[in-house]
Amino acid sequence: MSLNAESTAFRSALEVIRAVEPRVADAIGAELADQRESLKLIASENYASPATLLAMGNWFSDKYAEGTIGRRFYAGCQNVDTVEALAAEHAKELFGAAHAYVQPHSGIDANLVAFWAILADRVESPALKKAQVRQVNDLTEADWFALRRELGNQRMLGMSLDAGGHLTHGFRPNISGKMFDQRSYGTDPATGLIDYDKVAEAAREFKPLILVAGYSAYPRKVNFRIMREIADSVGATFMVDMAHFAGLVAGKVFTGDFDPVPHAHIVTTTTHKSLRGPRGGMVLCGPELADQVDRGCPMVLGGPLPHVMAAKAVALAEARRPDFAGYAQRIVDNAQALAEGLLRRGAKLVTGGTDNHLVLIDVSGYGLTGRQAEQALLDSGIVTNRNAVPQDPNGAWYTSGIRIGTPALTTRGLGAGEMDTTAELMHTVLSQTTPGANADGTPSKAKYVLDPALAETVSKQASDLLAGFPLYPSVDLG
Ligand code: DSN
Repeated sequence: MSLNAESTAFRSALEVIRAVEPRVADAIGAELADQRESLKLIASENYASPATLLAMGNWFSDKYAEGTIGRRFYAGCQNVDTVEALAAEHAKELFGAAHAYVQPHSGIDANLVAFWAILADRVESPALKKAQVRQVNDLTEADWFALRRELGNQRMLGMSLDAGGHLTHGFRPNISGKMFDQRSYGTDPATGLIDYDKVAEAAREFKPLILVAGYSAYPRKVNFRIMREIADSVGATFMVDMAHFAGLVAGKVFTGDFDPVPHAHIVTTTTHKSLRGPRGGMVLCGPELADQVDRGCPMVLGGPLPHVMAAKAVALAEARRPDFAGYAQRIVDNAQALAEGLLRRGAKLVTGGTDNHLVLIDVSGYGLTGRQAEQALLDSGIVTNRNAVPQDPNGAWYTSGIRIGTPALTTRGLGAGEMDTTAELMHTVLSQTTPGANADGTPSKAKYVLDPALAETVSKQASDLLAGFPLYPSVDLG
């Protein structure tokens, strides 16, 4: 039997790896098998194409390339220049951005680059000008300490964690919470939606240097035109972290007021979520911030990963193809079908539905914590993650929510009918799970009781559902 190119490529790669450390080859094969078998509803995950995956396994991994295209601190970067320029060009065309910086290794890194660029533009550059020097190294000791105090005391207004904001938007477990004085805007307790008047009020009171929009667990669209007006009204820089919904922007599902690129001063993203590229980050901005953004490495980033930039170029080229828009629309259609299926069966959803790729189930409606629900679903072959809901009484560890998303299952080809079946499976598990107790009889927020036979039946149903939608059908590892 003659094998197709993708099967040959992955089989050969595993054979070469197996000759050195067979356990790594086995783990790679096992990961594909696990991903093929699981009903993956993690809102931030996806399945990159074989071309994207293969672009990462090569000699670019060996190359140091600190600096920017054509201005490197190492010799011999001509081929890295080629792939970095391709990735940046595709990103600019795809998103309609003036400048794209594709070196960040992750979303956190992309945000750090953006924060530094804003601080440098708004604080460092004026301070250097005032001191009449060109660079930080030329400052006197006293001016340097004065500058450090200024840089260390800046204000950021972002979405609160329990309303769906992200740790990197000024929260203490992340460096952003130590670099910035942070204040949060939440959501309206009655509707679960962002109340723009409240954001404007907080901005007027707090006078942030940076207004951040973007989320990892808010199931609705954000009006970036209004957010920009708020930022402008207080002289703030408007930053959008579109990591979760970049694929919906790329696929032109989010346009006009809901496309962040024309409205924000600076936009950050990951490349591996709804955008379906390799794990990594990216920054988009206008010409004003471009020079500062390009200083990302070595300012806050380690050496760029040229093999990942090559894969970003491949994935961004894929996202520019006409069929990506259909994929992006199906992500949202599927999320809405999933939400409707859950609502019809009695589930409680934050905001009562979704406009994007994710759904947040308030599992207190089933008498469970997020931790209990997450584990019970996992026992039943359904992979999700627990997440806080607004004003969550169970905090960020146990939580009261389960976040689910459709980018991965949509890539696999599942549609509205399968989303309804998925809703049925989830509802069956959640409604049949009860909270467990600790050894001393007190209620536990982690333990739960679920009939193993039911979990097995649901696992089998999930696997039957997936059987009709093979993952990487072109890849046969033998
Ligand atoms: N960890 C990502 C998510 O799951 O949303 C965000 O960083």
